[in-house]
Amino acid sequence: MIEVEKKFLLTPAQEKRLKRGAKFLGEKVFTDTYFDKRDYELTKNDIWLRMRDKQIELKMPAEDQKEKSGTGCNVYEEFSSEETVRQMLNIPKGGDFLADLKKAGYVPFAEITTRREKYKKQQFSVDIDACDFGYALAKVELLVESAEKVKGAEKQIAEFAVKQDLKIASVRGKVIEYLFRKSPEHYKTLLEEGMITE
Ligand code: V4E
Repeated sequence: MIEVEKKFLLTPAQEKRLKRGAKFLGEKVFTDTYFDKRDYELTKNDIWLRMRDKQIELKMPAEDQKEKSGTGCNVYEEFSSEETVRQMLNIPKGGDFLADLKKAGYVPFAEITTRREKYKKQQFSVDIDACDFGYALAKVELLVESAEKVKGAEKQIAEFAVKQDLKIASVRGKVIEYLFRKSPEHYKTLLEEGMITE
């Protein structure tokens, strides 16, 4: 499945309106530790390797979706099997996965704990996240089976946002905001590489 999502910053009034009529699915708290090499080899290429609690996850732009879409939606594919991640990053099996990561030169660069409220509104999944470093944002998401369906999903999200009175703007994701606040050198590298724009 391909995840099509758009992030929004919410005013209290927008949050109230977004939650109105939405089905509350639950709340969870999780901690992400993000890894990269010291030269930022992964993140410079928009590849995000993280341990979410005890689960390894690799997030990268979906094939054929590497160009930024006109509506500012992000389209990523996610892999969460240790074996697949090992294959994709060429990490040989020596022993414990974390030890092998370290041996291959991957070091943690951010640790973020998030409290997430999950909602379903119409066909959209809505996450409202509050992070431990004082950043909060909402994500509206649709899952599609194939690349041909991405454009339609982006259009649906954009129309939903207009109806919900959400502001369509470029919003920094949690990790980018974390780097902006705490790791200016890493942030600057991603900016210079054209991976992020201001
Ligand atoms: C894809 C990405 C990053 C990895 C984190 O992804 P994100 O969707 O922000 O995190 P989260 O915790 O909500 O994931 P989920 O629980 O849905 O799996 S970090 C940066 N990016 C890409 C990115 C970018 N290129 N530019 C900007 C401004 N933001 C994010």
